[in-house]
Amino acid sequence: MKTIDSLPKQDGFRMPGEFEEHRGCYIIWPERPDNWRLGGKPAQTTFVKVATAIAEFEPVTVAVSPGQYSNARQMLPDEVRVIEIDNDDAWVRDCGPTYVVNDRGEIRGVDWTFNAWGGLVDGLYFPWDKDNQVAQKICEVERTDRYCLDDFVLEGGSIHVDGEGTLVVTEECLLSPGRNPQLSKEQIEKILMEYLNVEKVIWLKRGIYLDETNGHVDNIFNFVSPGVVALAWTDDENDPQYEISKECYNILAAATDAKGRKLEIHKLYVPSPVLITKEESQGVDAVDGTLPRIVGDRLAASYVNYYTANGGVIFPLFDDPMDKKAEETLKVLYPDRKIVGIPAREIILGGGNIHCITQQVPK
Ligand code: KQY
Repeated sequence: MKTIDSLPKQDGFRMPGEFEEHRGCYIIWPERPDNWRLGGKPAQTTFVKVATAIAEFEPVTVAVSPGQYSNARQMLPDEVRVIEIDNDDAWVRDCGPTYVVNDRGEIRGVDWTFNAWGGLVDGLYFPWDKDNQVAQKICEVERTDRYCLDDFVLEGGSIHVDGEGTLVVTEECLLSPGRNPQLSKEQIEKILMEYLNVEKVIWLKRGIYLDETNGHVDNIFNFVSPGVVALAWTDDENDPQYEISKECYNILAAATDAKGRKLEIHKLYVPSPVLITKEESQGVDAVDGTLPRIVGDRLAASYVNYYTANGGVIFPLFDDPMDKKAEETLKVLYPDRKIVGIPAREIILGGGNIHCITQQVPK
């Protein structure tokens, strides 16, 4: 497995849209007790449901730490491959490789630097060295060469592309002081254009209210297909989410994509606020340096944080009346895919959702 010195754009590689065909999907097994309540047991049950649901559509690999191999192997169905990759937590969207493809069907990984969403400035745990090796290890398993950026911090959840030259990101995240403070917005844009092979970057201002990743785009926005997008939305003007979603809407409505198209924007309504209960808060170990889970805290719950699989869409359920509406909206947006909802409270309690715990490998 080679590390390549050139740039994906000059080599003719581009990041495909998630809606394009996949070779498979990776997930990392949750276990750290200062993020997942009760030593990760309830989250593990939910991750099994997500892995099983995706495995209906494409091959799934679950990466586990050595100490969890037997437990994960026993809990997961046979069709899910379980391999050992040591890790610091379970967010493969962010620490895994971003794959790029060329017209000959070859794929290569892009291995960004991972610093737990902000390093020593406002990162969510310390250390993160095992997570920072996950992308390279997945490239080894997949036998894919990789581009490696040792001095550029980025997470996969902070980028969405249409596969046709358009990238959407948030300023809140990409310009945050804990990532690449030495780079200007223009310099960041140039790096993204070269590594993802895009011509147009649409900058939203902020992500979902109180998102602990500094507003990852994947919790508020997704590409359904080129020119068609989903945006997390609320009509409640008293909810701080309203102003954020409205601002995103205005930016998207005024934008054109890399092909000069106006975007067709579909609203995906957020559930009513999801708050941490006393029992949930008490189940999480308090550790200095890890974001605490405090009773009453509002979680960044959004249906946009779904995974697009070959022939399926796996989306989070919050035991909320909006679950039904989200399913109906997704059915309209994806008439050719099966829409599968998974109760996801145990994932949002860890700070992200189904999209954040998955990483596709394109075909
Ligand atoms: O949302 C994500 N992409 C990751 C969330 C990380 C939360 C760590 N507690």
